[in-house]
Amino acid sequence: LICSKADLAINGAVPAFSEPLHVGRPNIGDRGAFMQRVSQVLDSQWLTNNGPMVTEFERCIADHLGVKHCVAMCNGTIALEIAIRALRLEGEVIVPSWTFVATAHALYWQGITPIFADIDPTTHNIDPLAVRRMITPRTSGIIGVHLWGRAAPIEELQAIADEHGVKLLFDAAHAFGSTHGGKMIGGFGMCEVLSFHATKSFNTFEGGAVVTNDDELAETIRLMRNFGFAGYDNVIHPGTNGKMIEMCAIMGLTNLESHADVVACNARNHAAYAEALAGIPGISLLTYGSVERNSHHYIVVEVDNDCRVDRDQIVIALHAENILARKYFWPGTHAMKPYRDLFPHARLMLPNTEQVAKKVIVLPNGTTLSNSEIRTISDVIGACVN
Ligand code: T4K
Repeated sequence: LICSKADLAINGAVPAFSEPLHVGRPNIGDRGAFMQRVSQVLDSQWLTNNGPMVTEFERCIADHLGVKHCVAMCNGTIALEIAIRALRLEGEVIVPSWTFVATAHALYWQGITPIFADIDPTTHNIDPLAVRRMITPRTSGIIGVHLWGRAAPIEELQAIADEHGVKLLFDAAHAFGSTHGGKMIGGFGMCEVLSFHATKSFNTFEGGAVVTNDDELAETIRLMRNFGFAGYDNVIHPGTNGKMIEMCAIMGLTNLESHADVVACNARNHAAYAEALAGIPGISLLTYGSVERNSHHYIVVEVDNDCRVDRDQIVIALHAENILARKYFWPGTHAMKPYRDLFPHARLMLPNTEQVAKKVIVLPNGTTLSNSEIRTISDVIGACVN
């Protein structure tokens, strides 16, 4: 039992967990069903290059999200890069700094300058007013990120994009299965980009996709994903290799069958955290409300300014207990080396991002986490703070 500071591993006690407890533990669906599909793939001797499993996976995802097209990819970052290129973005593109580094990297990697806009400190999503301030004649697009699976301010961003004639797409890496206005994330903007990385609520080992209702854009993205091939020996577009392999598609098909159970389990875990963390002074848990769907995959805690200990001390204490909590997305993309050097003054323009970056801790979640583990994790935080 962890009741006081003396019970903490940082003070010499035995760690609460003998094995590490990870934030990004993959959810793995029905093993039997997966293994059966593995045999099918091996027997078919068709392993990649738009095989039948990838085709089926794309159809299932498009149906699930209610979009016309899903183009599956080897990962979310390549999917972002291809979407950005297919939309012919150039010059400057406005993005939040408060996101995984891939959002900005996908631009910078292609010679486009990511312009960082500040966030709303309550939702952690990009602030449309900040976006307006960042528009210049060089702006060609805006990438909204649905952080923690909560929809970015879609209508406000669309209005800005329309007003200025720039393109809007979404990084929906966190938002598989989320809704906005009751509509599944996937059909907003010109396209949306998903990640099916192992650490996401829904995974294909590694993987990603661009989803869109735009026929022409989908066709271009399909070509770009496979070197620009339109049939044997017929290259009609510049392209790269962004293909998803059959093994990844069958992981996706299998995991799709249990995703609703995963979400229900995550929601129960989130509620258990809310109960166990309630009353710990200076600690607040981000909530997702009951109106929109959210995978409840991210257990995001904020250590308030008036808390007796700071965020980093709590993370050190958690790690000492073998609870490998994360400071996602510390220190903010703008403050990471490649971008710090590029924009030395960005810190001054992103006060909310700077504030949030100092407060956030992401805690373990997933189907293998038990209620008693949630209580122990919360007790460790309580003992640190009290
Ligand atoms: N946009 C956004 C908003 C994103 O969050 C991401 C990815 C992307 C774009 C790009 O999509 P991808 O190209 O990745 O498809 C992890 C993931 O690698 C990354 O996919 C994810 N976001 C990001 C939020 O988290 P790291 O550097 O934190 O990963 P790592 O190796 O530290 O693992 C995280 C935790 O998960 C660790 O505690 C270990 C645990 N883990 C990890 C793996 C891979 C497991 O328990 N099992 C595993 O198989 O980036």
